[in-house]
Amino acid sequence: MILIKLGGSIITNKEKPLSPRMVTITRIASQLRRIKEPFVIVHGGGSFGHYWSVKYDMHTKPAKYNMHGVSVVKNSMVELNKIILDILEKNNLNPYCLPPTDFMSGNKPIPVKIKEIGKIASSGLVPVTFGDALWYGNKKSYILSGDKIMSILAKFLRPRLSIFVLNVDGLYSDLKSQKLIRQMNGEAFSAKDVSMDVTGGMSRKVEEATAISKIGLKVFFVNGNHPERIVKAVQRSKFEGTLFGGR
Ligand code: IP8
Repeated sequence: MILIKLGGSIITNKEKPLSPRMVTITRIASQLRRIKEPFVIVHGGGSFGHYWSVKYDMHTKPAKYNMHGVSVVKNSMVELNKIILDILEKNNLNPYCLPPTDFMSGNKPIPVKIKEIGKIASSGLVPVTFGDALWYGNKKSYILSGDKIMSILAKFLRPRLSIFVLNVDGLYSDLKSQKLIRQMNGEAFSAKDVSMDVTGGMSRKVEEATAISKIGLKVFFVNGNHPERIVKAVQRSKFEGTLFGGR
């Protein structure tokens, strides 16, 4: 089983509110069709969910946020999710939409529901979930990032490989020279991120990737503008990106 996170910066144009990158999503979908083992897709918010989360000052910490904001953020994620589902379906994948409310209660995962996601993936469907605005309880809500969902799913499903699809080649040791780190082996990394968003941008990804690799699972960061690299990593033929936890 493979877990794949399509980052908000690759599936949307982050410079422009509410703008999906249709051609890029289609190119990724047509490559994903070549994967011959069960996989699960998680996607981020990009210029949909993040745009509205900033407007309504919503964050990952449970708090009493503006209820209209919760509604607007969630609706925008449903809209982006529908775009992704339609493209996956047109590319002959069998997407099966699972909003995080299907496997989360407040901010706690529901293990039996998550294990079911593995069974759904093994049956020929492609479960698709996404970062979202979630009800927490007691008039509180929070933003659950797709990156966090990756580590939650990894813990229960123990995927062979967890892939974060980005708009850059991987993790750079230094942003100026764009020197790519090909292998991360548990060393501390301080991401001085240029493009922070409400869920923490690249530093959140590194944090969740590190958490996944610490439980003995492989994680790979790859550039979605070269979607064939996703397939090569799945086929173990070449890892063109950043690999966490052993080659
Ligand atoms: O883009 C957050 O998901 P992410 C989605 O994976 C929202 O951080 C609702 C902002």
